Formats: sequence, C-alpha cells, structure tokens
Amino acid sequence: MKITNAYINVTSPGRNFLTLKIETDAGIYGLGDGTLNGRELAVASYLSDHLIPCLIGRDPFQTEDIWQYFYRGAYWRRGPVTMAAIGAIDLALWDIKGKALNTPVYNLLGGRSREGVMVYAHANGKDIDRALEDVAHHKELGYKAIRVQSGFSGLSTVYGVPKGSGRYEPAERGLPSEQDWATEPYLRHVPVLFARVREEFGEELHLLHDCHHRLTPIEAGRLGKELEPFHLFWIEDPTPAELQDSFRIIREHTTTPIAVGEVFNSIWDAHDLIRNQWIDYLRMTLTHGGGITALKKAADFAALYHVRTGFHGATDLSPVCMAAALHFDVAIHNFGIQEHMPHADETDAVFPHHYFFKDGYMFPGDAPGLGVDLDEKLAEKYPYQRAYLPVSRKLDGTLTDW
Ligand code: EZ4
Ligand code: CO
Repeated sequence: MKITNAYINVTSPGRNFLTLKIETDAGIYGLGDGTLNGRELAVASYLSDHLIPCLIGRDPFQTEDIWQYFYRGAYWRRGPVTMAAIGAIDLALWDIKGKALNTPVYNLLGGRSREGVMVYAHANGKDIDRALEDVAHHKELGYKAIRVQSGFSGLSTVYGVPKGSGRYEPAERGLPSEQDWATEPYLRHVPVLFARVREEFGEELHLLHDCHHRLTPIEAGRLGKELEPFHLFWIEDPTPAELQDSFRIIREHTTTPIAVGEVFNSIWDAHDLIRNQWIDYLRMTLTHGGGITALKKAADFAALYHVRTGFHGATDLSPVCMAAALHFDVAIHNFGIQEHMPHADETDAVFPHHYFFKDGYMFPGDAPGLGVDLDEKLAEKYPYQRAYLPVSRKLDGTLTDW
C-alpha cells in the first residue's frame, strides 16, 4: 500500500480543530488530530509546508520508520507544534492500519485489557454551592469520578469555571482575555470545597482537582497535605513542570497523588518525574505527545515505575484524538483514568464516531481503525475563527501561569 495524498482540514464547529486526512492507493484513508489550542495554524503550516510532501509515496504500515523519519530526521526535535504534527500523522497511519486489517486499533496494541475506560467529568460552579449542584448532576449521569473546581471570593474569574451560563470552554474567540490570580485565597478555599463535597457525597466518588500550574512546590505540598483527609484521586499540574526536581519537594510533603503532563510533548519532559516516582499519573495526549507510536513507549516506561496514565481529554482534542485515546486506554495495562469533557453537538456532528459513554465508562466501539470520521461538507460550514487561551496576572499586574 502507498500513501497517494494527504491534506489538512481546519474547522470550527464550536471551537477550532485541525484534522489530517491521509489517502492511499488501496482506497483506505486515515484521520489524525493535530489540534494545538490557540496555535492551530502553526501546526497546519508545519504539516502542509514541511511534512506532507515527504509522506507521499510511503507505505502507511511503516509507522515506526515514518515516526523516526519526522522526529529524528528533522534534526530539530520536540516542541508542541512539531509533535502535534507528528502525532496527527501517526494517528492517521494507525487508523489506516486498523481499517486495512479490518480490526479496531486496540487489537493492534495488545487487545482489550478491560471492557470499559473509567472517565472523569468536570463539575464547576461560581461558588461552592453551585459546584455541589454540578457534582450531583454529573453523579446522576453515572460518572464515578468527578473533577471539581469552583469560584471563591477575591477573584472575578477562576480557571475551570465558565464566565457566563454556558459550558466551560478554555479557549475564547478573539485575542487572549486576561484573568486575575491570587494564591492565598485559593489555598484557603480548596480544602473547604472538598470538605463540603465529601460531606455531601460520601467517600465513594473519585474526586480530582486541577491546580493548573498555579502553585510553587511548597505551596503544592501544603495543599496536598490539607486535602489528605478527603482522599483525592489526584491533584493535577500543581506547579509548572519545566523543573522536574520541583516534584520531589511536593512528594516529600504529601500523599495526595499527583498527575502531570497535559502540556508535555516528549517522554523527556517526564523522564525524571517517572524514574524518581515523583508522580502517579501521566497526562500527555496522543496528539501532543507524537501519537500512539510514542505514547506506547512512554506508557510502558511509566509502568516500570508504578505510574499510570490519565490522559488529557479536554474539548480542544478532537473526537479523532478521543477515539484514539479510548483504543489506547482499553488496551494498555497501566491505564489509570481518562478525562472526558463532552464535545459540543456541532463538533460531534462534524466527527461521527463509534465511541460512547455508559454508566461512568467509555467504550471505543468495534469499528475497524479508530472508528471516527470527518464530514468534510458539514465542516465547511464552520470556518476557522481566531481563538486563544486566556493569560493570567497576579493582582499587582505581574504576568503569571494561566
Ligand atoms: O486548560 O485543554 O485538565 N484540563 C485542562 C484543560 C486545559 C486546556 C488547554 O487547552 O487543564 O482545560
Ligand atoms: Co489540566
């Protein structure tokens, strides 16, 4: 089989997505997700201008060699734009492989280690009472694990809580908005929030929280310690992770499990975190981490150190990435949990798919390949719209981590 053509599709059914379609002389095509929130067009150019011309004529079954060709062969390595582009290609090739062999991708990764994939939902509210209502709502929907974020007095906008009444969507159309940030009221608020959640919902529900890179290591240690009585499933991204040694400090102060990696794009971003057992869950995604070829190796490496996966599954990863994640999650042994932020109805219509949610679990479905398609005609109705993630400033105006 040979790759005869490849092109990208950028569409905005509710939010922007970049999809790569690879066609072959066997009449089979594959889809890959290359969406990088707020930087979609950089990945589009990297693919169209630099990678796609080198793809034509290759055998789509050579996933390892093609991965090495674009990673090692580029000379310039790593980085979110590069790795999302390689991730898109890799996902599309695994989709083709599955379709050509007439089997779901999970069968190419060792088969099913479990029936369903436990997912966690997002509950949020402007204040604690409203966040509790949203926890009750998601519990009602069947979720066994729920991430909880809520507003608190002292800040007008908070990560993870929508400004208006609609659903929470991290990117906003237009240029970046600015949010404010103050650590001390946040650190006082979060233990109160989780005390209330446990009081109302008991011990059974798995509870998660995203610190979204806002704390220093010692602040994260304090938060983790104060949350210990509430037995969280994890706290996520407690501190920015460029300096991997930071996590040693957090580890020394708390038994609350730690999840990191939604902004990582290489195993080298997590190498020290894993081999020192400073984290419990790796959140790197198939799109941003360079695809199934790269993440299978990362997951196997993590397994040696008791680190499980907890892949990022926000709406800024398309249904193509979600499908691929579910095949991966169902197959690998050291799966932990999968994030699930349901896509907008317009997004689901543009990307018809076989995966589904039932009673707190998701299932990849049994269609050959990844089991997701792109309705290109419908996608045309939703042209790209500039959108960015917000930026954050401390109350004195200092730019800080969003
Ligand atoms: O802010 O995906 O855990 N989930 C998250 C997300 C991220 C967005 C950034 O594009 O932190 O909501
Ligand atoms: Co996060």
